[in-house]
Amino acid sequence: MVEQTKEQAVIATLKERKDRYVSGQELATGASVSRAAIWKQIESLRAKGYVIEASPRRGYRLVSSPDLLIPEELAALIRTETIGLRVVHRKEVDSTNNLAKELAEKGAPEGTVVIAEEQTAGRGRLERSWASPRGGIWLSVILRPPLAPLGATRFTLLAAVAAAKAIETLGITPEIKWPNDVLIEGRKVCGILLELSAQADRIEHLVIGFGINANITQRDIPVEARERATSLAGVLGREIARAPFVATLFSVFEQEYRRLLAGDWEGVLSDWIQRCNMVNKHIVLDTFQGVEEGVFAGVDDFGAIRLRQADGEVQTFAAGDVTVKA
Ligand code: BT5
Repeated sequence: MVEQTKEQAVIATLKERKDRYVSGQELATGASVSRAAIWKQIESLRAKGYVIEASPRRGYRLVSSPDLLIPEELAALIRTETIGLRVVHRKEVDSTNNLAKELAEKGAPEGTVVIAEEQTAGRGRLERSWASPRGGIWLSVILRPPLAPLGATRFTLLAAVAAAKAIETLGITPEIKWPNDVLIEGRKVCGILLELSAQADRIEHLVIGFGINANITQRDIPVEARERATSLAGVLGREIARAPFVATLFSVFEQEYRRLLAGDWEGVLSDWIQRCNMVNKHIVLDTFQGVEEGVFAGVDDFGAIRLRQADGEVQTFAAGDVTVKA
């Protein structure tokens, strides 16, 4: 559970008493600060976008909360032991993966998450650009698994399972496409960008970036990607509450991560296969060094894709873009 800051304690009490006034004294006691210091906390919360009414006799009343993925909004919802215990929030950043890598290099602990409302240079694989307007969920998680770098791709698959499971809690049935896409009705709703810092035999840290098209419209996505993209709000016909969704994502992600660390990669993979849209399908794989075709023949121990080719041979490929045929 997240240890609350004083501001978080104040906002938690105001939220509990939704629409009613809470005395300054009560807020002060709850947050373990002096009666005089409460004013400072209130001012700082207002600066973050909370609308709080103050009445000299009755105290304080929360009128509205900002739709931001700030720690004040997330703290009370988070049920994890590691993932998201520390959240670094920015209204705007070039790429949450860049900031997370910087923090990881400076020693940020496992589970630290960087979230931005907007990215000015969101990235996909191979330096492709990722549209990241306001309303989406753009976040990066720092992990420090005590593992060899060889199987790092497993974390992309693991992240896709977590994103799919979180999306399922909204009543939607997504599909996963190797290696890093979560789709709804064939259109991409979430992409994952895994970046690795390692020595020859040991991962130093992983940064796992999730780009989830939550409350955005197709018009927010550049024309060239628009037809192949979708959003949660577009599918549901209403906006989602992002903060509870992010808290759910942290929980399912932590569960999958624990499973992997406990040696149950098979379990993670089986959840992945259940949601995979390639089973028994003929696929075309652009390996970035050439195009290969064949029937999907699963994923190996390291997360690489296996293709049964026309001559019956099964070949394994570590990277690429998949197009699913019939
Ligand atoms: C990905 O790459 O799918 C990885 C996306 C990861 C984004 C997250 S956001 C938080 C973190 N910080 C970052 O800077 N990145 C991560 P890839 O499979 O290479 O797909 C990229 C392609 O998807 C682009 O070339 C476009 O065609 C398409 N695309 C761009 N923006 C999109 C969007 N918002 N929704 C769907 N498709 C998009």
